[in-house]
Amino acid sequence: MERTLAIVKPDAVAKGFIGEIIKRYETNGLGIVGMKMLRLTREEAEGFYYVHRERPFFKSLVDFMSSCPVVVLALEGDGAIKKNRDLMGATDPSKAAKDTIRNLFGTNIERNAVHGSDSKDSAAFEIAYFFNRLEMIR
Ligand code: 3AN
Repeated sequence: MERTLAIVKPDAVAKGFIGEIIKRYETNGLGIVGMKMLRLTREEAEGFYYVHRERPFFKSLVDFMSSCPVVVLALEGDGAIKKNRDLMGATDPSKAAKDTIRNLFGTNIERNAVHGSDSKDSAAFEIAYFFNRLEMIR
């Protein structure tokens, strides 16, 4: 079993897609082991996206991620990291495969509905960023 971190981003929360998105995790072998709704501060969003701090879109991404509430999930399943990346689709919703979460619910390359860890190392960092041991069911 592997774990990964997913975030339903502000655009998808504002449009009322939380349930539709979580349903896709649950029906595709990704069990929820931790979940919370919160509004990130600028500092918290900057810390989460620290690896992107030199990218030209960093400030805009931080503004967006701290603009409205998000839903953060720790997901568990066989090959959870790749499975979630496959369910999400490509970064740009217009290039994401049909029926992927970003293709169905994303707006543009920045407001792309969901986040998903891209490696074992980032999953470990990202889960620990949001959840302590008592906040996960196992
Ligand atoms: P992914 O989320 O598909 O792993 P990353 O890690 O390259 O993509 O980018 C992190 C986040 O930064 C994306 N989810 C998206 O919100 C934003 N982003 C990526 N590329 C761009 C871009 N060219 N312009 C604006 N925002 C971007």
